Amino acid sequence: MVQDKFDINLYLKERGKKVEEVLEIYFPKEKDYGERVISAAKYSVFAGGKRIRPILCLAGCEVVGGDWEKILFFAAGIECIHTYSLIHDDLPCMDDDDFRRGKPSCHKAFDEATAVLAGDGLQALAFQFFTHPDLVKKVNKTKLLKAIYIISKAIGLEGMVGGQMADLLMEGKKGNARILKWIHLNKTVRLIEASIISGAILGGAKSKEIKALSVFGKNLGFAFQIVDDLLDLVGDEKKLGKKIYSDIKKQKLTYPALFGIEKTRELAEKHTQKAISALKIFGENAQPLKSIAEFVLYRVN
Ligand code: GRG
Repeated sequence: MVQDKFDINLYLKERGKKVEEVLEIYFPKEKDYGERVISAAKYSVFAGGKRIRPILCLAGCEVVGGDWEKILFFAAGIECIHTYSLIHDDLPCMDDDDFRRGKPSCHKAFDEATAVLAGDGLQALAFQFFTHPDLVKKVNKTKLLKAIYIISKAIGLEGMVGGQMADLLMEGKKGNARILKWIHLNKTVRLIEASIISGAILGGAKSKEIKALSVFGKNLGFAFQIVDDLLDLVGDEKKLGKKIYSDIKKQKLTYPALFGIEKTRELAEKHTQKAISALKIFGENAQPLKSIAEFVLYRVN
């Protein structure tokens, strides 16, 4: 029997919708004196992101034979963390971006103080999702604690926050490939890798599978960030939902700034190939992750 071609766009749409359903149903209701900050957090979460990180978490669970529908709360929490990071990243004291996901950034639609609080609230909400009673009753508690530890480490001082700090400190300075790699590893790659690994752990992955997925996640994360750097130069503002040339204006240390566009594209392709090679041990089950890696390389937003 000839197998139908795997439809990555349909897959992303359907999995993204499942995550959004959980977010919609369980998002705190806008009421009482906290209404404004809940509205701001909701505004950014439902502004139309690709939901790549939560989908990767579900795919990490699926590829090791786990039941991805059981961990939708965990995936929803990951999207809350990602959205918090985008809200804070857009603030005037950080990257100062007026548009995100095709809409005014949170601090533009509301105000700076509200955006800071909305980001803080989303980070806490993530942990509410990670420890939600409806998730806790469905998964192994030791595995759940391990998954939460991995995500916490990836987003904190030794991960995303540290990477963001270094990224800001390097603005306008002459960097090199080693510093750039460190920034991207911490700012972007660690959360992407942790999203996949946490899903795999919750799905019952063996240590050999976690090792392979870690190689996949790191390479996918670098490809993702390198393509992000390229899109800032050659992307379409309408499709991206934000202004281009923002890295140049802020004199950011990026791959194209160091290596030029052509070499940067080659690097993204190399990382994608390495990511896909790491999936060999999963055989046909790897199709969704393989297609996500290709989607990331050719993405336009
Ligand atoms: C504020 C602690 C803190 C960290 C910020 C996420 C981040 C770190 C910075 C965002 C700047 C940036 C453009 C990073 C490149 C990678 C990235 C996170 C892109 C945006 O992610 P997508 O493309 O966005 O998955 P959507 O909107 O689709 O969810």
